[in-house]
Amino acid sequence: MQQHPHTSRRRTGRLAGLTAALAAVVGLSTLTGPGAHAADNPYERGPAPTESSIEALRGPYAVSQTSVSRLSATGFGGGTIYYPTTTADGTFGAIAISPGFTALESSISWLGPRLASQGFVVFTIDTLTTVDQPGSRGDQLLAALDYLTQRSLVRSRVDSSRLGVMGHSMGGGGSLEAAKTRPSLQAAIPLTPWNLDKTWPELRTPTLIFGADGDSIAPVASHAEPFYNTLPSSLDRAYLELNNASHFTPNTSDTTIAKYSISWLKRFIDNDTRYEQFLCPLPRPSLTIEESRGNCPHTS
Ligand code: 9J3
Ligand code: ZN
Repeated sequence: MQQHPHTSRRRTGRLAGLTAALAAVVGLSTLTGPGAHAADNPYERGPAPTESSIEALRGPYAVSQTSVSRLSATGFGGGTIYYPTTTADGTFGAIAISPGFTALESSISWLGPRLASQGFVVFTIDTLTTVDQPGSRGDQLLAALDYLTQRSLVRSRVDSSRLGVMGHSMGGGGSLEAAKTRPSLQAAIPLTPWNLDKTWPELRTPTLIFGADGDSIAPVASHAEPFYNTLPSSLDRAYLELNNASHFTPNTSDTTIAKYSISWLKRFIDNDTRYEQFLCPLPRPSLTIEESRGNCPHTS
């Protein structure tokens, strides 16, 4: 797909000068418009979002991919890096995503192009063994991010200060572990997470947890809900319980997971407040959302 041209970030030179002059003349430091917005936030990427743009199967960026062999990886099992093809938009924030117990990268691979096409570098990984526990999966997510920013072919495209983690089930439990270990992470999104550790007061990373109402493997009452409830109340945090969903709902393309994940990653990895409208007020219960919890408005 062709990338949508930026109306804002390239409006430089004479037009930007004119805009600034106009702002000065009318005395409006808050004059908004495409140029003013981007200047306020150097991490903003892509056009202004709409409900349909965050629900789409693909976002505005054309996506390329490169595989990382298991043998070339240290501390994780290799994987696939999905990234915006363009080099005209500067660096991008990045995320690593872990599969769950007994599962392969293929079980979460739909998220690669779906999220990368919105303007992120996305590393879907295999774990060292398919039976690794959440603590190990957390370490592996961090090893994958280190590989991505330090050694990968696309390292120059990644902003190493704007990183996040996601994962399914024990990989979701691993994303909590990774955020606990590395508080500099900017976003965590556990998907129907599983962990024996039920308490996460140590986290400082904005965290969006997805539960599934019909999950009998990681029941929300003993996994996703206590994980959410024990995050600091001062943290930017949210809990979305998918309606009519199972433990394995995150393993196939899902628009509810995609739209709120994109919004959370944009809001907290890119500091892009254009996406706040999709997160606050919290989505109301619907055919797709059983229940939602969270702090609004966000504080970071
Ligand atoms: O990654 C997962 O699907 C965790 C759920 C599980 O099978 O736990 C049993 C030990
Ligand atoms: Zn704990």
